[in-house]
Amino acid sequence: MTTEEINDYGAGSIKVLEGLEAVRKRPGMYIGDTSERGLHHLVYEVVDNSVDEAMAGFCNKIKITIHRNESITVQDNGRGIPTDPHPYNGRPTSEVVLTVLHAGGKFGDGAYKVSGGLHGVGVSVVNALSEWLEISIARDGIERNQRFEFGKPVTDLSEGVPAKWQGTKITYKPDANIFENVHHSLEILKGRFKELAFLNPGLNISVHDERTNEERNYYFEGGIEAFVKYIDRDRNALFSKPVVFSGTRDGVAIDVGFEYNDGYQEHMYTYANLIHTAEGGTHLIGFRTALTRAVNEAARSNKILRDKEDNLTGDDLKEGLTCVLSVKLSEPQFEGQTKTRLGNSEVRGAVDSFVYESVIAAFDTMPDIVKPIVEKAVRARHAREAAKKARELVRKGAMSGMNLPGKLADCSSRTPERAELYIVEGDSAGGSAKQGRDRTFQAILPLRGKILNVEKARMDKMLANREIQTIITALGCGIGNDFDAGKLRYHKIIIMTDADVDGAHISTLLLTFFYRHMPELLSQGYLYLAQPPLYRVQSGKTVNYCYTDKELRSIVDNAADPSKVSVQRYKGLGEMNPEQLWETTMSPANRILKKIELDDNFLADEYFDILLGEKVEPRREFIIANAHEAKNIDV
Ligand code: 28F
Repeated sequence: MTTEEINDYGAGSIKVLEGLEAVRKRPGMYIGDTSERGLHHLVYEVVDNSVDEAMAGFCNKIKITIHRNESITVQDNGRGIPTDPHPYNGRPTSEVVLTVLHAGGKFGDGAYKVSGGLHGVGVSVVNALSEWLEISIARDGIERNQRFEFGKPVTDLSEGVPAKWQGTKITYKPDANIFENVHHSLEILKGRFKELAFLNPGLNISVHDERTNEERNYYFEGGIEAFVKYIDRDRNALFSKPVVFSGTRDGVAIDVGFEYNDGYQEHMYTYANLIHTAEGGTHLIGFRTALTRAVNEAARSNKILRDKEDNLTGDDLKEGLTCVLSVKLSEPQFEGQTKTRLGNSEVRGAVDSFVYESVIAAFDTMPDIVKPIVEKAVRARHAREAAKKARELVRKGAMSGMNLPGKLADCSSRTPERAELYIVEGDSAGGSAKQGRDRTFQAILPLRGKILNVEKARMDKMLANREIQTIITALGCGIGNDFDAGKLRYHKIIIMTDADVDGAHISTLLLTFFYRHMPELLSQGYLYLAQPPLYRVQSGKTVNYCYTDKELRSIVDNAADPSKVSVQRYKGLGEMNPEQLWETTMSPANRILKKIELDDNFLADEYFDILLGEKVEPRREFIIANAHEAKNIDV
């Protein structure tokens, strides 16, 4: 930018230009990072503006299109961004919104923006990080357009023509020089749109992926009640329908839905201004306190809890609870490592008093639900006491050192950063792995018995399972509240199973166990799936291993004489001799490890729920689809 340009624009706009330059210079400061996450953040930023318009009551349709060139269109049927001259610099308000950093908050009326405390950086940031952006506004029967490049207007807002529609439409192309990769993931976007549709009953959000022609439409009249039912769709609820209530207390809008099911896990989804608060916060604390107090009171007045029995605790009430809690407030404070914990202290009391009163009222109108809740919580308390004893036994076992499980073939390295543990399905594969491994840093733990479905089992029962005990002892890091990553003996934990449906099932059970009881292994990136080859292909003296069907085809097709190629399909690890197993699956030089990463709680829970819920059919289909997916890994 030259001095002349600055002068041309006048003093007021110097700040404008600096603003968007700053965004291009340090995009991370505004959207977190320039990875896949940051790229999707742009979409959310634009969609959030439409959602705000919907929450203000003027829009009920949002349409998102992913184009083949990875540009994105978002269109809503709201009032259209105002286009009248803005007092800031006399330019159309829509242009100010797109070119002035934080124009949304600073220039609009403060109460307008409700969503996007985390996003909420304003659509000017999207503009700044786009090669080009085009906006169409159809307002008061007139449509106008304007185009921007790298955040700067390259046309004026057009004069306007009669409009056949109403609302705002923005199309932008993310700047490929800013983002590491400009490929949008429909899976990631769908998750967020579905969540937004649940949290905004009556809002229709559709997405069309022109790259694959896939279309999805999300619309839930029932809102949070539908959300709770959806989360529990494969579980058996103890109520005929979720308890739901909505209201405002001390300026905080509160929406809650919950029910109990016959499972043992808690499924808690909390939101502040539509942001998923994965780390919880003051709204969650307020909810738990209120629920605990209300249940204890109802339990005593209904004589379900006897006078000499202790009060139920918040932990006792977690088992089988499925809950969605959404709050909206004007100045949310987000704290914590991932800025997903609500910090506003005033929210705690507001949620507490509102939830307490509402739950007491719900118990009055639905007295039938009190007993099942209390009975379940009392059983949870007993199980928790039993689990504590079992955990102490496990801990004592681990403390006494030396007694590592007999089945473990440990490695000689005592450096966790270097040491690897292979958890192997079956004794015969375990035997090959023991012979084939590099014993200096690779330990082998063969599993034979049945692994418990921890999704369906209680902690005490789970800790009594031999295979689970063996794993806990081998890892050395304890479990649950006693978990200590510092004591972990291996920083690579590799699950190695056959590439078939049984293998996929076993690895899923193991992953679920780690996810539920040692989640740090996943967040730290210590957990991997081994990828054994599917085929051994020999032509003449050359041997190739193929990990995908595609690879197999290309090798066979490219062979000098395809008819002389011999293909062996591996049905299990056991069919490989120790040398082959080492060469294909264990040697750091050749092996493919799939790192298990969980960055989104919502999707993560979904994944395990599909796999381990009560209904068998969806699970079977998913495992098969998933086993297939594992074959199609990128090599
Ligand atoms: C594709 C993305 O951005 N939709 C939007 C509106 C409507 C209004 C508005 C937006 C005024 C000055 C803050 C209209 N009429 N979709 C969108 N629809 N912004 S963004 O106003 C913005 C405020 O700055 C709107 C009356 N009031 C508000």
